[in-house]
Amino acid sequence: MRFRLLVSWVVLCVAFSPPPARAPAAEDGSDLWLRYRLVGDTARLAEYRATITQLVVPSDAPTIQAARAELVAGLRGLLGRDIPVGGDVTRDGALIVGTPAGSRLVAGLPLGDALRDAGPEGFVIRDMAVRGRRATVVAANRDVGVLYGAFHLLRLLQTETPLRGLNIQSAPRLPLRLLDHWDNLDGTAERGYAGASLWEWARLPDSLNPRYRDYARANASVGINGVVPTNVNADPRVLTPAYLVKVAALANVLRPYGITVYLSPRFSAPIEIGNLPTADPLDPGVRAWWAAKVDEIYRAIPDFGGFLVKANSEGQPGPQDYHRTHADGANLLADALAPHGGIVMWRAFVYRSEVPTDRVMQAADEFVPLDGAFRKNVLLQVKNGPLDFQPREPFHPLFGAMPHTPLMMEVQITKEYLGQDTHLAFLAPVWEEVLNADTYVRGPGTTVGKEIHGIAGVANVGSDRDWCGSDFNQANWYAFGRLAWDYTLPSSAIADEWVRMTFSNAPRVVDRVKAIMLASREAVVNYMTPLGLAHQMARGHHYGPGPWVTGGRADQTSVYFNRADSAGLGFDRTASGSDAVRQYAAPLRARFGSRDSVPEQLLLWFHHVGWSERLRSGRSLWEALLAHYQAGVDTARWMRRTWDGMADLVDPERFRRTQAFLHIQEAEARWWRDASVLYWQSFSHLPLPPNYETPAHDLDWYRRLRCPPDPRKPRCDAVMGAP
Ligand code: BDP
Repeated sequence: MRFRLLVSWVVLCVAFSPPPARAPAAEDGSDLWLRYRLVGDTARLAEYRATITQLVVPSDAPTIQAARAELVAGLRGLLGRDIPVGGDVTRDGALIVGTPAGSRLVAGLPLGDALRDAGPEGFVIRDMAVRGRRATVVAANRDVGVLYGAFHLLRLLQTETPLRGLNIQSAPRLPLRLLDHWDNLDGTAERGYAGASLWEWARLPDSLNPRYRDYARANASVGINGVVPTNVNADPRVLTPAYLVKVAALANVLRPYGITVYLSPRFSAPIEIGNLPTADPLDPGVRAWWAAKVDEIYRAIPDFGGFLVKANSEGQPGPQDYHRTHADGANLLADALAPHGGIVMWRAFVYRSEVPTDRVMQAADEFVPLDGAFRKNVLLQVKNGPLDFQPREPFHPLFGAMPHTPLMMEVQITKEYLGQDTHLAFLAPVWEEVLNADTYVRGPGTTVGKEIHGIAGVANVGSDRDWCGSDFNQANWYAFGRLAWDYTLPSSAIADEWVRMTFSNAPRVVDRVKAIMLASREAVVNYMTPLGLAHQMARGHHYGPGPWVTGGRADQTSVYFNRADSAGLGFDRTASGSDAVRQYAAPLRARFGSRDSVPEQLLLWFHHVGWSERLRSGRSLWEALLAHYQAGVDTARWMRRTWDGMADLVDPERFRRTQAFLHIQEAEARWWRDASVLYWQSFSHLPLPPNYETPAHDLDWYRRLRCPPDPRKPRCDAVMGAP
């Protein structure tokens, strides 16, 4: 009896006790990094409340209104009180926001060179005296700069940065910062792992989902200034009048946030929707059709940005269907767009199985001879690496190789090859590595970042409540924008900001979550494709391991890229092999081409190495391989354990979601390790060391796994039961 009383007492206590004081409230992730929760540090909160007491926004332009709305909402949340808007600067604490053209008050401020140097999109933030009162000023030359400055100021508050003495001038290093959606008109998203497409084509233009505006806010908060809403594997219908009104409605929502809309046309559209007999770029009828089509687009969307084109790639139509060059194709569209100020982003992602050359060399071989042949308003859009968004690749040899053609870099924010929605992989280090890579084309220090005019990220945004399929995938959207604005930002600084804005400023959270994020990419490289291996994912969906994939189109198979045989592993791209090294500048050609100097992390990308050969580290290839796979598993396990220990630091909903995904990641890291190691062992015939974690199954078991045909997320659920 006494025992039962005790039990009921305990049950009552548990049922009615308030949640632990420190456990934050549940969150569904829909606010992204724009959560605007009350500043946690009380001293900092008091400082902010004293520093910002009034908001002075002397213009009604739509973009300035967007900035004002964001500041009002953001300050209300962060400071826990409403900040009055308007009025004269009569007391300390005015936050003055505007451009010299839109505000006499701002025009009269002594901002000098700082504002001029901020350029068309940059901004200045200053702690300064205005009319004898202490004020904070967010000023820019154009309204969009004010909006970016407003978001920057909010970021300072979100990250609990002191405002006293602020003197910031910031301007984007790259003029073009785009998200490319691979979304189809039927509502699916190619390589999308965050639900359906964000765009509700059937309901547009009459119904505008409120999420479009939140999407625009999120983009503007990191300075993304362009959007291609539809897939590069294009549907010509997006150019028809019925769709152009829908695109125009979207453009209207995005415009106040400084976002320009572009479209991805299908090269054969003149045939499919224009009823012409040909799409030959030199045919006068075709040229007239595009000119008229572009005029029509600009009538619907006066600030339309231009076209993104995938042509003669993976089955898409293009100029080569008519024995014309890529330049002929790009120039056709460029000529139609030029009178309106539009641009063409022509993709360099081309390879053909009929061409015997190494797949990773084909784009440079195809495009370098065309340098100088493109119109001025054409940019060549080049993937970060020469293969296809792998966990690690060397930088694409086209960077720096076409001095007369402006290049853009394309990266993939959606993690097609890095565990899609479930695996935690922070991608800033992938992009940082490429942007900082030295091309040597004009001597040392010619980094990829300096060689590009813009950057496009394949979006990871969909209809899921958390937008990106997982809480941590949001960090990649954020990081993309931040690096697009300033490609010199280190990954660790970006992670720091994001964690503070998305989770908490508490050091126990910031330090651990950052550590997980910064370790994650190398973990994925290690358990999926260590030492320069690439494209070892299963066929089609690219989710799990498939180093044995063969058959069909050779240059899309794993065996094409791993070249495993009884002698060793890796693709010989030296002069004795495919000679892909010849596409890099001389110092790199030598560095990559020699076993003595190739970075170990790219070893098997450039060299075929004997299983027992000694690497510079002193280990044999076999030993090094095993160690890398194990390190990947160990890191995934450490990430999961670290997170497990954070239950009282993160709100329960996001804690559990992430915890579940980290369990999946750890199990699948073992799946990757075991399947890969067993497959390599079938060539090397070398033993696993006695202390190595024994694979749960034999090779055949892994080879026989079949993923259910789920177009959204093919998964091998059987594996989850594996120890
Ligand atoms: C590959 C994707 C494929 C895309 C292609 C591209 O697997 O879905 O269509 O790239 O970039 O990564 O065009």
